Amino acid sequence: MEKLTANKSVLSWIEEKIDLVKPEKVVWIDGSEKQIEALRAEACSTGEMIKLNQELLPDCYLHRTAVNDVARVEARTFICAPTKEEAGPTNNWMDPAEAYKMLYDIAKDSYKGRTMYIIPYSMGPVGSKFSKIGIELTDSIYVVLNMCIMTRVGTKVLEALGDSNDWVRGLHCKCEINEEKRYICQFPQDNTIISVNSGYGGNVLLGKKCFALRIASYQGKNEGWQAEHMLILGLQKPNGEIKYICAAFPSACGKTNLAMLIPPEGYYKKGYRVWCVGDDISWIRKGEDGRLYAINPENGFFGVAPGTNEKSNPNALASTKKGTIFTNVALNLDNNTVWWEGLDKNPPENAIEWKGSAWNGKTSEEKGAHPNSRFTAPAVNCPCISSEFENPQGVPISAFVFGGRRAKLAPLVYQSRNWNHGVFVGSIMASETTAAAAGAVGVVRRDPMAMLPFCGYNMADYWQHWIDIGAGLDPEKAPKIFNVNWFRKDDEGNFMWPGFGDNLRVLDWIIDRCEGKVDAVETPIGFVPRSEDINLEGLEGEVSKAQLEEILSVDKDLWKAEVEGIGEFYAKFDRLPATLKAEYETLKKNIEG
Ligand code: GTP
Ligand code: SPV
Ligand code: MN
Repeated sequence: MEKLTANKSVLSWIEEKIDLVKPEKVVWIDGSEKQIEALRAEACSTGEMIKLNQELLPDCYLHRTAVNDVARVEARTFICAPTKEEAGPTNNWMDPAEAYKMLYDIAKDSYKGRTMYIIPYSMGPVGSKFSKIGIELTDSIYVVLNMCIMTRVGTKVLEALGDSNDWVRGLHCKCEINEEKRYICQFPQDNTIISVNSGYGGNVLLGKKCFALRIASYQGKNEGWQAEHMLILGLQKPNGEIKYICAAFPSACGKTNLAMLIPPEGYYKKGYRVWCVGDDISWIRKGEDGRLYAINPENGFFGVAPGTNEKSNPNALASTKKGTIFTNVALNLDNNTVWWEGLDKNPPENAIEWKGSAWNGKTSEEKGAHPNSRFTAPAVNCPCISSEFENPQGVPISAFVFGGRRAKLAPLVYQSRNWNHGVFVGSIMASETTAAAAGAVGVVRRDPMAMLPFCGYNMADYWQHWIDIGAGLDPEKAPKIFNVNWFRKDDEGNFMWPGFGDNLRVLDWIIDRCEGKVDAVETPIGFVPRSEDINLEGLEGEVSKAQLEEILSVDKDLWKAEVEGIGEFYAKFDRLPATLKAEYETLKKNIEG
């Protein structure tokens, strides 16, 4: 097949990899509809994908991964920087030379009898100053088709690259999907990613977490910008003005839901709207006017399926109605559509569960869909996609919001006292773990800025980078920094806040704070709303004023224990910025004093 570029750095790297993995055939992905359609047909002919009901779900397909390969594998994810110190205490580290040797041994000859697909892709609108280019080599059609939804792919990307050497190398080899030999390795100094023995989402769609967060966070530190695990939404107020918010929550903690929320009826009638710019990743840099601007480097949503329904997230559901790939959900044999837990109250009786066995949703104890089953949907499908989605300049950010799952501790919302205190608030984030990563679920762990599994270098240096970014901003123009918690539970284990669309009530307070329109109560941890400033109209019978006061409260005893936990976590960092140490001492004094 004709090569799609004459770029020497691209061609020589691909030649080397062809020599290593020995494909039977090489296919360049040009991004054309015709090629995509042919690949879908081929994947269906081998059983790799299942074509769904084309009347109800046009251009939609189902894929099942191996049962041992259903989530990111953090324990097998490595930052291969020259020294362990550069990777820092929160990352797994491997010496680059040793890692290359080990990976090449695994990858050697692994494409024998298979096809190598060469995917040129752009993270960010092609040609935007924010954007970066990558090339992924893969032996999986599923990866190709997902990348064609999640990123901008094809000839136009290579045209934008020209003869530049500034692109991220990505090699993916499915091998035998052997979990003992599964490795996801980032080489930040070499702009290189190698992923072997997986076929699942974040492990293999190399543009996403591997590039747009791990490699890009390192690039951002060197080049003066930020790559964050943040959604971007535009909140439109009744006067038509739109304010943009970036929010970082750990995996499966509500980014996609918040990014697409539909305001509660009363708000909707007044003219409130939410516009989605991105649901997972933000690239952020200072604009000419001195404010911070963000783009979403992705082109689609790789969203959690379970719990997505007409009530919780109608925009996400609508996004999955065409051109979508479903992974590890149940197949309804009656009408050849898909089903997952929480879609509706009517599970199919005649179905196949995510592992591929016959399944009766009415009688079975087993789940039909894996808890981390996903949809890969084009962003353009989203009914509330922002008109700024393709804007190469990005959108100006008014607020950064951090948050996680904390059953008891964190109040519904609080605001930091200033930028550096906000960086501290992000750095002490903790959340109960979810099914998005392999391992135990529901255990509280520290997850600074929701970047624990995604920061491509020493987390302490990443915090310093946040502090430096703030120091370069006029405080008047800097985004204000908040923390939210939608997940407070009562003693019976019920959520105390309705969440989802009702989170708009909190976003509204956040924007009012940014505009200096509302007072707040100063507490030892920061500014908390006066209970009368969170509008409960329409929540009568659901959230009482007393309940709201409870979820806004700061329990000093719980925070005392938290301060200890933070101290233990911080002790891991030799390079902890002095600013954060000082913020920690202040919190300690505020809580204990
Ligand atoms: P990743 O794609 O893994 O980064 O996840 P995400 O942060 O985009 O999470 P997502 O929006 O997909 O939500 C994950 C789970 O959290 C779903 O099961 C939702 O039902 C649940 N969830 C989201 N928002 C809320 C909320 O406000 N309250 C409650 N109780 N649950 C929520
Ligand atoms: C996450 O886990 O944060 C995701 C899904 O967004 S994955 O692409 O698998 O990382
Ligand atoms: Mn994510």
